[in-house]
Amino acid sequence: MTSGRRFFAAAALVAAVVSPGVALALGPSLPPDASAEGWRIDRLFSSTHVLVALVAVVAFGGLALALLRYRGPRAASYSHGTTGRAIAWPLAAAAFVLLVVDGNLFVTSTLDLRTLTDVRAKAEDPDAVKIQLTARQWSWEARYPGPDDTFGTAQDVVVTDHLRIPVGRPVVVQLASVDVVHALNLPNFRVKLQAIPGRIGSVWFQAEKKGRFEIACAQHCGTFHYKMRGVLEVVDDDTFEEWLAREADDAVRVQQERDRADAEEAPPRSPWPRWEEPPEAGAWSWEAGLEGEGAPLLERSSEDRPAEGHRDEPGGAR
Ligand SMILES: [Cu+2]
Repeated sequence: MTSGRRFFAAAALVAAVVSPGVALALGPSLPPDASAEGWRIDRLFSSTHVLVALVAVVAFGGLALALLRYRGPRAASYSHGTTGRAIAWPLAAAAFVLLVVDGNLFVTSTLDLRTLTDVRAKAEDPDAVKIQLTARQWSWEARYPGPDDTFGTAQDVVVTDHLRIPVGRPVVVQLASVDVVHALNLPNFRVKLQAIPGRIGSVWFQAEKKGRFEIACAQHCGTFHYKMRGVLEVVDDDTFEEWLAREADDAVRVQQERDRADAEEAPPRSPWPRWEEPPEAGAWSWEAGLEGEGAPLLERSSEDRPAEGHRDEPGGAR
């Protein structure tokens, strides 16, 4: 056996045994799953891993076997691929990859997607926490409805880059971008969804473990893409409700203070009645005093309006 053949045989053996072994031992390189449905994604990764490792063992094992068996003067017999056997083997290998490896991916993911994309049913769950999430260069802004459970009121709670959710309750996220394409990535919850300007995306997940987890942007979105990170804090239900109520109270108070400041900043109301022509032509004065500040402006009835035409005759009609 020449040194070249020996090298290739060793390389094939390593590829056949060592690399699938290492890959299977390490498993998918994802952070620990903290969600209720993340196991579906992990199952897809693991089963694909095992099947692809099996293909690698067969392919590289066959290569190593051929190199070892036909070493020395014994020449390997070969055909031009025209015999039935020569056609059947590649067809069987292709069918295995297509039906078993790809088929498993297709069937499992199609069934899983029914659960993972059933956002509407989850949103109808009275326990669901709804969040409107806005991605922008380079932060995450989350809006929760307050205790009134209605978006767009003074009770809305808005936070940036630090979200809180309760453990054990479904969370339904609607996602939008106000500038470029971003992607919400919650690695511990196996959630990844693109935020596309002009569209609203939706996704749901449920935390099963308490703790602080990473929010990342999975789409290169500009200079400070790498800084577009946030914290997703999973807390128990009571802590979440207390936090939400406190934040909603703060939001209402801030809104009231803003309204008051706006009112104070507004120009003082004029004590004058609105501009009106004299009630009769040539009148020097008429009954209508200045009103106190804040009092309603003096309204004059249409009968009090001056006769038509006096403005057309300046200086006349006295
Ligand atoms: Cu981004």
